[in-house]
Amino acid sequence: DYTDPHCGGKQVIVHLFEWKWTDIALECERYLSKKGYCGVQVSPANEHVMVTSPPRPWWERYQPVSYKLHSRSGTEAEFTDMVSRCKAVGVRIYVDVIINHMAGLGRTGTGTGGSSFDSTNYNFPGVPYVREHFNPYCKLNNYGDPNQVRNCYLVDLTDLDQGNEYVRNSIAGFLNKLTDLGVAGYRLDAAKHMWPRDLTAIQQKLKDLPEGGRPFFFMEVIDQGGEPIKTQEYTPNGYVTEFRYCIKLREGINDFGRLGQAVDYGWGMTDSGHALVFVDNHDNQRGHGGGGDLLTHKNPQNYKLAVAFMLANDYGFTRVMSSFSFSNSDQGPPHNGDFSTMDVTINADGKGCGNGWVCEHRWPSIANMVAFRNAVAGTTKGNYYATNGELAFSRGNKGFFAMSKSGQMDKTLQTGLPAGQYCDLITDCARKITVDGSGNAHIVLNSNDNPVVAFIVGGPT
Ligand code: ARE
Ligand code: CA
Repeated sequence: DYTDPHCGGKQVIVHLFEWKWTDIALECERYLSKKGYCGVQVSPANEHVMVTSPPRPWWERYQPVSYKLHSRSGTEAEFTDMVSRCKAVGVRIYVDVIINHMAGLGRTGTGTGGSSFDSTNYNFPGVPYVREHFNPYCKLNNYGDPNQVRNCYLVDLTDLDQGNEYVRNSIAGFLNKLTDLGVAGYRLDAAKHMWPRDLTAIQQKLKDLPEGGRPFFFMEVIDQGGEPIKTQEYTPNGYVTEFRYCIKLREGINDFGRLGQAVDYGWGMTDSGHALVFVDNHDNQRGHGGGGDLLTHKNPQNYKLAVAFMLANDYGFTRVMSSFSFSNSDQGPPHNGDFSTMDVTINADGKGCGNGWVCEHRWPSIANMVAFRNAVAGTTKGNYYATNGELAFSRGNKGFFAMSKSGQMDKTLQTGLPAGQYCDLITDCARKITVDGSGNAHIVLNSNDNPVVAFIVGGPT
């Protein structure tokens, strides 16, 4: 079973896209542990190409050169330090691993860790891999053909043959090294481009975590309903990304009346126990990976509502995106003159970051919903109330959530909670809510900044 994230029952991970290992270690200690985040999806940790045209795009990290832990985010020593410091405060690291392919055809040179490589001749001495470890070249141009999707070259990336025993062992060796360092799980990049049976064979070669249990797996499989490859082919291997939820959430924020149907099993959506869910990811927020009409940090008001709803709802295992700001879709992370990644600075109020880092995971309507989701885990929705601009529901008898598109609400609603005084988690108690003897509460929202209210039994009072 590959579905346990190993974080003591916590429910939310954050993707700190392109952050340096030194900054992630600090963020675990000073913030994520205190807010109840389960863990961090980190950018690829292994050696990758350095693309010069366009200058050092974010996507160079998706072209591996070797499995040496030396990337744009830092050295092996820095990575190791991050993993153990985060783990020490109860925050786990999940590594984005690229095992479908190596660098793109035609690329040659030296990687971030100093290894030479020559994709034209299928030579990656840093692993080592040679020609026999790759599938013969064919172009992937028909997603309607599952054989092509698995065996041909995704955007000309040299496609490894995971049916080959040496390749399986090399990949397993890479993952086992990460496991030894204290990593709790993996995002499998381009999982759709690998056969489920090969992933199973690789998983069977993996060690248990040092503290016991199988590593957590979530696989990137883009299934928007229109192709033969379904997320369900991969659920025996762990969680699977559910991209349809991005679309449903965006539609639902336009009209809250539709959020009740945000989980659409008729459309083939993944069961809740295997769906890795998010409002946007590092690809679709910039038009890669299928793109689509989605909400991102560039539309902050609606974005806050979408992420807050996702965290309040009872579907899937949730991932919060934490971005850098960008104006073109190739642009890499904020960098210094030599292209080294800039430090993340934290704003004085703690609710955002500087140096070009957006830090959505610190926005109060997002960050403070983490405690809500953790507290109500295992319960279902009740007392559901929705108009096109207002929405509220309880989670079992443990918590109550409401949000308003305009930021304004003035309604008495049944909360399903025991009588008492409750604190709003979003505003750190600046708003208080009284539940009367029959479970009703007067819910008042009057702030565009915090268009959400959430409170829990046993929370701060
Ligand atoms: C770059 C250049 C290419 C060049 C290549 C090789 O852009 O022009 O040919 O390098 O030199 C990321 C970027 C790519 C980039 C790549 C390598 O997005 O632009 O290519 O890094 O540097 C499909 C896959 C899905 C994949 C998306 C992007 O199914 O797995 O494409 N997503 C992951 C990552 C990406 C990453 C890769 C995989 C590669 O999250 O960040 O690519 O490691 C439909 C289908 C989808 C398909 C989608 C887009 O929606 O259903 O399956 O997604 O179209 O084609
Ligand atoms: Ca493949």
